[in-house]
This record gives sequence, C-alpha cells and structure tokens, in this order.
Amino acid sequence: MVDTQKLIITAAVTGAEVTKKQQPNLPITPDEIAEEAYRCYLSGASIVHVHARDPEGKPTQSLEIYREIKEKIEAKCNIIVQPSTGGAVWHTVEERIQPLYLNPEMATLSTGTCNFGKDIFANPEEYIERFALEMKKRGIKPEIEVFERGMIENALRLVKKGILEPPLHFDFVMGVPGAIPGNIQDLVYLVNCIPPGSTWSVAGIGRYELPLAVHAIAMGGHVRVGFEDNIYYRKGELAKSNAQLVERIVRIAKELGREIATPDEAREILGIRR
Ligand code: KMH
Ligand code: ZN
Repeated sequence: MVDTQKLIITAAVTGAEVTKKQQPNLPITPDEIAEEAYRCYLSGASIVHVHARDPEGKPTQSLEIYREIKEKIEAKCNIIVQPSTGGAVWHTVEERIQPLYLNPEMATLSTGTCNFGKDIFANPEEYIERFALEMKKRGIKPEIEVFERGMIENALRLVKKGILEPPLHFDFVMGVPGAIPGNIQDLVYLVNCIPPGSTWSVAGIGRYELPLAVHAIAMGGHVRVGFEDNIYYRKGELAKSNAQLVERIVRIAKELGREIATPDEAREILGIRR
C-alpha cells in the first residue's frame, strides 16, 4: 500500500463486561494486565486500552488500581496506555473520571448515549464536556468512541466550542447490541462522516471484529482487537490470549502491504507529545 499510514493496533485486553468464566485467560489483576499488555506490544500493538478490575474481578475506576496497572505496563515497555473513562454502565461520572488524574497520554471519550445490550451507556453532554475539558487541561489525547452516528456530531460541536481540538481521532465501536451494527456499509458511512485529516480505528464486537478489521486495514484506518470486544479466535474456539488476536491482525496487514506502527510511530501519527 502506498502513502498509507502505518497501522496502529490497539489491544483492548480486559474491558468491563467479560468474566473469567466466559474467557479463562482474561487478564484481571494489575500484574496480569501488564503482562498481557507487554505480550500484545511484542506482537505489534502500539496502544493498550485499559479497564481496571478490583481483587474480586469486578470493574472499578479506582485511581490506585489504574496507577498500579499504568506503572507496571510502563516498567515493561513504551506502549501507549489508554485508560477508559467509559468504565462500566453503572459507574458514576466521578468514578469514570478518576484515571485522567494520572495524566495518561491518551484516554477514551464516548460522545453520546446509546443502548448497550439490556443497559444504557449514559453520556449526557455534561459528562462529555467534563471529561473532554479535563483531557484538554492535562494534554491527554482523546480517542472519541463512536457507538452511533450522532456521536460524531456531538464531537464536532465540542470542536466548535473549543473543547476538542482537531485533528480528531475516532474509534468506531460497531456491533454492540442496541447501537450501530457491524456492517461494512455502516463503517464506510461513518468514515465518510468524519472531518478530513481525522484518524480512525474500528472495534468490531464479537464476530464483527475480524471482517471490520480487515476492511479498516484496506481502507487506511486503524484496528482495535481484544477480549473487551471479542473473546473468540473463530466461531466456537476461544482465543488463547489477546496477543493471539493481535498477531492475526499483524499477519493480515503484512499480506495487504500495510506496515505496523511502533508506539512512537503511533504517537507521531496521533500527534501525542510525550
Ligand atoms: N464498558 C462500556 C460501557 C470506554 O472504554 O471508554 C464503555 C466502554 C467505553 O468500554
Ligand atoms: Zn473500553
């Protein structure tokens, strides 16, 4: 592929919804998460999207647990650590904002509300602006999580207000039951809706992960994989690790002539200053 950015692979290694019962290799403790992030880095991931869990395995937005995870990952490698401000659907705004106080290089920013399976993932304007302003103040690069098309417009409104600064980086989370489906035509539509000069990645949920990733590679976008989004390697076969999912993307990208970005190259592409 000529003149295409190197491929940024994000590993979403834990998430807030998956349990060890569903995926026995799910990393839960800070040590497990750091080790998994390191394995994904060795496999070709340049960003790790992090959700913390408490000692019982329950999702938590505890600043101290995020701190431990971040320090343990940073002791092993220079992968970009991207904590979640989405948390779990039942976390309060005060809980969700906690990891921003660690000044990570990047963090997620969901710019709208949607159904999320049987639940509601609530992101009223007030929350979005609170998170975005905190990120702006601290120089944290937001990854705008788009679960529905209107969330792009909400992000653009924040640009008009001076709260978000272009170039924007979007992650299209597709195939969540109750939100945008994981169809290729929907991906093309979303890509056509973002401003020129933006970067984007796609996170397909479950069986949508692989086909959307392959299309994103061919379209010049970036890719997110990992147990947060998909616990299977193929139908009926659980993945052995997050790294196994990253390795498959690396193989496909290489076949398609797309080089893989190192963390520092990802920083350059995303305009992150260390
Ligand atoms: N767990 C979802 C409700 C994010 O990390 O920013 C929200 C989520 C988005 O995972
Ligand atoms: Zn997440």
